[in-house]
Parts: sequence; C-alpha cells; structure tokens
Amino acid sequence: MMKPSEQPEYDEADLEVKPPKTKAAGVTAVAVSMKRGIERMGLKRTGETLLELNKVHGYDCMSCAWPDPDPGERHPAEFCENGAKAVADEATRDRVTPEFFAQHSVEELAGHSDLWLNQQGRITHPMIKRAGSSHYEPIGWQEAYALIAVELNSLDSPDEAIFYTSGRASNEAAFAYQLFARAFGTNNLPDCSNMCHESTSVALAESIGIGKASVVLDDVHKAELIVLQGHNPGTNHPRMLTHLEDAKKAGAKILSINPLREAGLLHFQNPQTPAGVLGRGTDITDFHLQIKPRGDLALMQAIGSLLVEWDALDHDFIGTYTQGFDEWRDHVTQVDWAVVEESTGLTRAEITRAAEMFRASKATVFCWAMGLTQHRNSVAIIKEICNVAFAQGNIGKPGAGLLPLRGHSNVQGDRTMGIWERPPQAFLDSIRDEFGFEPPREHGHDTVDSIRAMRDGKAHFFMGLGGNFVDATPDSRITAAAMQKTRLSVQVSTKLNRSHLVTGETALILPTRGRTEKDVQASGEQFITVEDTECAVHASRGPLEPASPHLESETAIVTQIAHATLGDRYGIDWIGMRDDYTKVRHHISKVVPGCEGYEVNVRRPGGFILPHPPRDSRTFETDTGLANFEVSPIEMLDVPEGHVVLQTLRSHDQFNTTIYGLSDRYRGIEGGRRVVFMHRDDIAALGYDNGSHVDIVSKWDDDDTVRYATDFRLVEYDVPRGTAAAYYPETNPLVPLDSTARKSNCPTSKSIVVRFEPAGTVRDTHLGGHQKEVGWDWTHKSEPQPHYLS
Ligand SMILES: Nc1nc2c(c(=O)[nH]1)N[C@H]1C(S)=C(S)[C@@H](COP(=O)(O)OP(=O)(O)OC[C@H]3O[C@@H](n4cnc5c(=O)[nH]c(N)nc54)[C@H](O)[C@@H]3O)O[C@H]1N2
Ligand SMILES: Nc1nc2c(c(=O)[nH]1)N[C@H]1C(S)=C(S)[C@@H](COP(=O)(O)OP(=O)(O)OC[C@H]3O[C@@H](n4cnc5c(=O)[nH]c(N)nc54)[C@H](O)[C@@H]3O)O[C@H]1N2
Ligand code: SF4
Ligand SMILES: [Mo]
Repeated sequence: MMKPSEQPEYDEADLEVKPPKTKAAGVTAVAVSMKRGIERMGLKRTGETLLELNKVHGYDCMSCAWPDPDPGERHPAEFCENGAKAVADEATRDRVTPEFFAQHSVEELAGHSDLWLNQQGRITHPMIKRAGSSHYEPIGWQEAYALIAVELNSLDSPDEAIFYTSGRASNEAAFAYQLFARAFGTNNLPDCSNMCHESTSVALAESIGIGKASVVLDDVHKAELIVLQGHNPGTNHPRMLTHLEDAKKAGAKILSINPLREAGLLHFQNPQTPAGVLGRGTDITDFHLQIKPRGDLALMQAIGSLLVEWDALDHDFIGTYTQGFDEWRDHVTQVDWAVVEESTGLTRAEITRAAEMFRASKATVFCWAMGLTQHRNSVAIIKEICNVAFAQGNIGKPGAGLLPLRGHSNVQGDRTMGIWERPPQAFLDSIRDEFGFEPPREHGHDTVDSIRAMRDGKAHFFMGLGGNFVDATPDSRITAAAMQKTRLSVQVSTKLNRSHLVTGETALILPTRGRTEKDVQASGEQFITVEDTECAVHASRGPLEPASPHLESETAIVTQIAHATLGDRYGIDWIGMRDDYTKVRHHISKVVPGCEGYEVNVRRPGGFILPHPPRDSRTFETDTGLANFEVSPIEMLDVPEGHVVLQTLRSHDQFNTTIYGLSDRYRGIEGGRRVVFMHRDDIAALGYDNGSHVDIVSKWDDDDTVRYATDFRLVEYDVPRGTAAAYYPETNPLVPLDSTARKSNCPTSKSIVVRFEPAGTVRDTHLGGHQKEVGWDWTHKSEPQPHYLS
C-alpha cells in the first residue's frame, strides 16, 4: 500500500461524471467504510474501533450530531459509512511529525490541496512557526502556554483576542474554554454555529423560546408526516435514513423539499437488514418539491394559506398557546400565488398536493439544515416553519415537532456550555455566583465580526479550539489577509489544515487527542460528555492509545493556557480541572441550566435528555410567554440577466473542510471537485456546453472587491432553472463577508448571485490586484498550483 504522502496529488482533468444515483447506502456503503477503515487504520484497528462507535460504554461518533437509539435498541454496528470514514480519518496510522515539518516549508505545504493536507495524518508534536520563519519547528508544551500567556497579557484590551470553537469540542473542554475567555475578560467566543444553525437558534428563540429541537427519536417513529427540507440526509446525517425507514414502516408519509433530488431523499437500501441488502429497500420520499433556493418562505406561506382555507387548524392549540395568529392568518390568506410560483419555481398544483399531506397528518415533524439557514432571510424562513407547525398544533405532542439537524457532533453541547458571543445574562449571573468574578456583559464578536475585527486591526490574537477557520469562513481572500494581520494564531488540532498555513505572524499548532482515544490524567482515566440533536447528553470514552505520547487533551490544553495566563486570579482551580474532569462537571452542574446532578446523569447508560419547555409541557419562554406567530414579507432575490443563484454544499466524501476523498458517489462525480451543477438549458443559454470550463465571479455591489473562484467544470444536472450548486470550501472566496442573514449574521452560503467567464479569463484580469493586496491567492487547486505566487 502506498503511504498517503507518496500518493500523487489528484488532477481535476481526471474527473469523471456519471449519472446520479437514485438510492442511498446499500452494500457499497459498507464496502466503502471497510475499505477506508482498513486503508487508514489496518484490519485489527478497524474492528476494534468501529465496534465501540456509538455504544453505551464506547465513544460518540465525531461526525454528525444524529442521536443514538435507546441503550437496549442499538444495533451491533450502530454507525454509517460517513461515521466510519470520520473514524478512519482520525484513527489513521499516518503521522505528521517534526521531521515532516522540517522537510516541508509552510509555503510549500500551502501549495497542496486540502485532500493532500488531510491525508498526511495526525499531528504528533506541538509546533511553532516563529515570526519570519519559513518552517514550523517543535516547541515544548509549557513554552507554548507561556508564549500564549505573554501575548494575551500584553493586549491593550481582552477584546483584542478571539476564541473560536468548532463543534467537536467536548462539553468539558467547551465549559473550561468559555470560563477562561470570560475570566480573561471577553465574550469574543465565535463558533462554527455562527455559519451553521445560527439562523435556527435566533428564529426558534423568538418563536418558541429555546433554540433547539423539540423532538426526540421516538417522535420520528410516531410521526404521520415528516418534512425533509433543505438537507441531504444520505450524506450528512446518514443514520437518519434508518429511522425514516422505521417511520415509513409505521405508516408515516415523507415530503421532501430540495432543489436537488438527493439520493438519500429518494430511496434507502439499509445495509443492516436483509431487505436492504437483497430486497428492494425502502422508498423514502412520497412527494418531492424541487424548490428554487430561498423559495421556502413563499412555499410555507402558501401551504399556510391553504391550511387556513381548509380550516385544517388546531384551534385549541392556537387559542391556548400562541399569539399573533390573526395577523398571520390575514397575511397568508392574501398570499400572491404568482409571486409564490416565481419564488419557489413550483406550480400551485404541486404546492396544493404538499399542503394536502399536512392536512392529512395529525402529527408532523419538520426537519431542516443548511438549505434553510444560509440565506439572507433565513430567520424569516424558519419562523414560517414554526408558524405552520403552530397552526396545526405540531409541537409538544408525540410524533410532532421541530427538528433542526445539527451539524458537528457536539455543536449543540458547546452552546449549552456557554460557547456563545451573546450569552444570556442569567448564564453570566451563574458564572459570577459560582466563581466569584463579574464576567463581561457586552456581546462579543461572532465569526463574521471576528474577521472584521482582525481585518481592521482590532484583534491581534486568534485561537481556534478545533476547526479550520480560514477555510470554512466566507470571503477566503479577505479572511486570509485578516488572519495574517494577527500577531499570534493558535490552532488546537488533530489534522493538518489550511489554518496552519495561513496564520498570524507567529503561529502555534497544539495537537490534541480525538474522540477515539483514551484520555488519562493525574486522577486516572477520564471520559468526556457530549449533546446530540435531540438534547441527549451522555458520556464518551475512546478505546485507542493516543496517536502520539506528546498529545494533550483539549481540556488539558485549555485549562493550562488559562492557568498560564491568569495564574490564580479569582482562585479558579484550573490544574484541578485538568487532573480530574469531574471537577469541571461539578461546575457545569452548578452553572448550566438543566444540568443539576450532571455527574450522576451522564454516567447512566444513554445519559439524560435536557429539559425543553415546549416539548415537555408546551411552555414557551418567549417575550410574550406564548408561541409567537410572526408575519414576514416574501422577498425576491435580484438576479440580473446572465446570472444564477449558486448554493455551496457538501460532497459525500468530505466533512466540512476535511476532504476524505474525491467520490461524490450519489451525484455521480468521481475524481475531482471543481464542478458546477447546472440545468442544461441554463448552460446553453449562457453560451456554454456541458463540460465547459469556467471561472465564477460573484455579484456584490456593496464594495468594489472582485470575488472569484477559478476553473470549474459545468456539469449538466437536474437543478431548477436559474440556479447552480458547487462544493464548499472551494467556493468560499465567492461568499461576500457582508452578505449575511438578517438577525443571525450567518453567511449566505446557499444563495450567492454569480456569473461565469471562460476559464482563465478572471485569473488574468484580477489576480494581480489581489496579489498586491494580500500577497496570497486562494485557488484550492491540486498540484501543480502554488497558493503563494511570487
Ligand atoms: N458526511 C458529512 N456529514 C456532515 C457534514 C459533512 O460535511 N460531511 N457536515 C456536518 C455539518 S457541520 C452540517 S451543518 C450538516 C449539513 O447538512 P446539510 O444541510 O444536509 O448540508 P449541505 O451539503 O450544505 O446540504 C444542503 C442541502 O440543502 C439543499 N438546499 C440548498 N438551498 C436550499 C433551499 O433554499 N431550500 C431547500 N429546501 N433546500 C435547499 C441542497 O440542495 C442540499 O441538499 O451536516 C453535518 N454532517
Ligand atoms: N460556503 C460554505 N461555507 C460553509 C458552509 C457551507 O455550507 N458553505 N458550512 C458552514 C458550516 S455548517 C460549518 S459547521 C463550518 C465548519 O467550520 P469548522 O468547524 O471550523 O471546520 P471543520 O472543517 O469542521 O474543521 C476541521 C478541522 O478540525 C480539526 N479537528 C478535527 N477533529 C478534531 C478534534 O477532535 N479536536 C480538535 N481540536 N480539532 C479537531 C482538524 O484539524 C480539521 O482540519 O463551515 C461553514 N462554512
Ligand atoms: S449518522 Fe452521523 S453520528 Fe451516526 S454514525 Fe453516521 S455520521 Fe456518525
Ligand atoms: Mo455546520
């Protein structure tokens, strides 16, 4: 077997386009999981590692946040293909060592693709890139902590530091991290949520009083109608398909709403059942609405108007638990069908058929993810889903409710633990009461504001607890330049990524243990805790020896940075928390609402489910004390002639910016990633052919920056006219920093107005300017394609 580092870098010219699939999973999924496992981990390790995945005494899958069944109901192989890939990716035997960094300069590494960077393996030692140096070199842990402390303590204000979190951090690490930031004096705690479900959090807080799902797994099984809107479960929440299959067997109907006919929405061959392997599997969707991106607000209002017209309403629920119904009813009954049809690209007949499914259901579950959260009017779209749910009383009863599908495995837990730039005042009061200091009260920077602060010279220190900030955030060129203006950037990471190569003047890589690995501290073996989409909190224990003896756990890193920076300010026992995570959990039980008795509850098999007032008792802790109907105007995106609306999405072979491989099997793309899916008539209307190579340029008139991404291949695909889709993060240079959702400030990664130019044109026209500006270009291209151009 070839070592990854010897593998040739891929060439986009080898990209193959096959017909898209109409079924998800099947035995190919098992074969792919096993192959990836064995290639990266070897046979023995693959067996040991996968068998512990999502088990009661095992470890929690680090990929998505889909919940586990109750302890007694778990399958011997309680994971999916993409969970297995995530495990193989972390438990790989390949290593990035100090010798590796001595051999490769930062500039050279920056010339490699994200695929190649990730393939090099696990980082084994803390490393530093000193100011002006071309290479990373090893550094001792204590020296690294001291360096961070000196930098932080030399800032003019604590608000000049940014403490980012990606949603893989454990509850223990997250709690310690937010405590540290607040004891240091800032609420600058941006996280990946700011680019992800922030629109959901804002909309749900205003509509129902809590920003989380009101549904547990059992409700999915009891639902009569399940709406799958704006997400791709076959790839991003694959075990969901098993539960959708169960629901269908129990009689549920499924309505899917998506511009793409994603394979996982259509049909599922469960590789864990004989019928899935040998038989014909299960049709998932009963009816598919091929909506135009951003059309969901108009669609839900149109559905609402029909439900009102048919009096298919739950008047008791509306009367007892809600306010604002009359205004909403008056608004939706006047809906302009011509506008609805234009906004959605759907016919009145199609929408009526969908509305009939709502009328026929006494228990509806509404699921959604990034297809709804990353638009300018996302908060309004999600509130409209709430309106329709309220109209039929679909909240706080069995088989019904709101189910935003969280992304990262612990992104929800991190928020619960206080990773939030806008923490509730009551949470800060609890911190004050528990630790005896007054935490900062004003809001901190979210992700987009953090980039602005670095760009504008108002933040000089960046730390990322996981994640890949420069690759995941919008406006890559501007973000890269902003990061390069900081004095010190610190990345707590498992694998090599772009954020190690586009850094502050001085840069630290602090390598950490992952979910698959044992965590032994001075008091003995530790476990960590996490929260999934259905608010279930439970323990996770890794089975493997750490990838290197030099790794520290995330909790140990955070507490030691805190200790180095703050000493014994406020008498917080950082070292005690490092040595024994029960001490962190003790604080959690005192500070975090719903976590009383935390230590006992998380040790139960399957853990415990956090309180959720609307789910538990139809209690709505909103400004009115009721579930709030809210009226929103339908607004159209201005798409000039010659432009299309581009959405950026995930392939089947990546986890966010971590590219596992080049097989987007369900969509028929193999061997490359720089594709734009578009309707054949649009390709022709713009004067191109299927397979033409183009540069993409975004239209954004609020500033004079030209945003572009080069050399993509047009692929004829079944998407609505006037729209297109391409992979993230290659397309992030196109997303304008200031193009964000109202109220949530989430980048509008699912609706960017773009045009095309023949490949090569844009680079020649604009590259020179950008080079002068930031000294660096963003191409993501495979070799030979240097990222730094001299
Ligand atoms: N294997 C794997 N699993 C993952 C991830 C991963 O990268 N890989 N990422 C994790 C994370 S952090 C997240 S947030 C989730 C993301 O999970 P998803 O939200 O499923 O992720 P995307 O690939 O962004 O897919 C967006 C979907 O929404 C559709 N869509 C786009 N615009 C619209 C619209 O306006 N209306 C409607 N109705 N649909 C629209 C797209 O066609 C696409 O099917 O997955 C998590 N799980
Ligand atoms: N254009 C566009 N942009 C988007 C999106 C989109 O749909 N379109 N989606 C957005 C969404 S939903 C999200 S959530 C963000 C994701 O943004 P991030 O969370 O910042 O990015 P990831 O790619 O998930 O981070 C991957 C890195 O995390 C590190 N890592 C992996 N495991 C661990 C661990 O256990 N501990 C630590 N400390 N580090 C670890 C590895 O070094 C790896 O390189 O991107 C957003 N950006
Ligand atoms: S569904 Fe999500 S959490 Fe479950 S095994 Fe698959 S990737 Fe992991
Ligand atoms: Mo996400």
